[in-house]
Amino acid sequence: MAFDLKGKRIYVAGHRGMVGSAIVRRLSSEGCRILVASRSEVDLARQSDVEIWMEKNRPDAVFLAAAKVGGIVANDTYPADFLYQNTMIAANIIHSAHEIGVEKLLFLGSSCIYPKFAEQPIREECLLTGALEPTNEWYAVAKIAGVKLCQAYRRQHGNDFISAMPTNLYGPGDNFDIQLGHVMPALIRKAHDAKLSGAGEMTMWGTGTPLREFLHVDDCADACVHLMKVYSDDAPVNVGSGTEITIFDLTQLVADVVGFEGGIKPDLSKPDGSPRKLMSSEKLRSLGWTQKIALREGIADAYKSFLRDRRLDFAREDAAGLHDFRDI
Ligand code: GFB
Repeated sequence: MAFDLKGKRIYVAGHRGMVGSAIVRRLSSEGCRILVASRSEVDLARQSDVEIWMEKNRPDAVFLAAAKVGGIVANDTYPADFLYQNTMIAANIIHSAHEIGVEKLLFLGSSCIYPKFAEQPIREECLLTGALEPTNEWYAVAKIAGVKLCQAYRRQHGNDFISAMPTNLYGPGDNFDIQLGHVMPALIRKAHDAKLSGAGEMTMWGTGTPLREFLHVDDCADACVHLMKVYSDDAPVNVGSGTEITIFDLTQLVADVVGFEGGIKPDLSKPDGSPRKLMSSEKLRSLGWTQKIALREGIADAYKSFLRDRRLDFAREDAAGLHDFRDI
């Protein structure tokens, strides 16, 4: 039976992140009351903070989009942060949701929960059938714990907790930090900077041969809301676009959208990570969902949001007297 969001109190955990903010945008047309908690109000890694907030606000449903995320180098450099924070956030929110009788919860995982050499396209049944990709196994273990918590509370207590596994996401609100961000925002920023400085080339990490699947975050948010309404089972559901691209071709595409006409220089000191990570989203499609945003159009939208955020940053810095000219 469909879960109706209308009139419900819906908590979006992680509302300031790229995925959480997209879910908030998407929910605005659902006639529900959206609940959010600021970081100063609730540290989601602290059990007592979460318990007190949940008890006081008593949401009917929860989108668990809060997480510490980052690109391949961030994952590899801060294993303790990625494992500890993501495990605590998942355990605290899922347990509290059970305690206060939340009707439905959707946990967001990641495609990196699947084995490094999983058969492609990767089906949901592949979970825990092989070793993980070492660069992000810490994050993956925490996300697997989240999936298992949803399954365990469903099995032991009958809670309607489900989980969705998005592929590599991008879009407005992404982290455009070159060192810590994922490939898409990093390439957008590098192409933009290279265009502005008139550089002859931009850097691409690794060999450029790995294949990745990308989905715009607004499509992901739409899929999550759809699953919240129609899905109720213990198996996770993959959320992907079904198409993949090599990192080299992606770099060229980003350069083209941004308008950088120079060359691409591989930095072989950086890891490639998984050779391929295409998920099967057959199950999601059989539940009646399809994506709307094509890759090129999505990259243009992400670039637009990057420029908008930069203008805001520069306006703030201008106001503080830090710039003599605008260079974005
Ligand atoms: O997006 P990304 O950092 O993470 O990197 P993963 C994807 C691929 O892009 C890797 C290459 O092969 C990188 O070497 N790449 C090329 C770059 N240039 C760049 C660049 O400038 N920046 C970055 N970051 N990469 C992530 C996990 O794995 O997948 C997360 O780290 C999460 O935990 C996410 O699970 C879905 O796709 O390899």
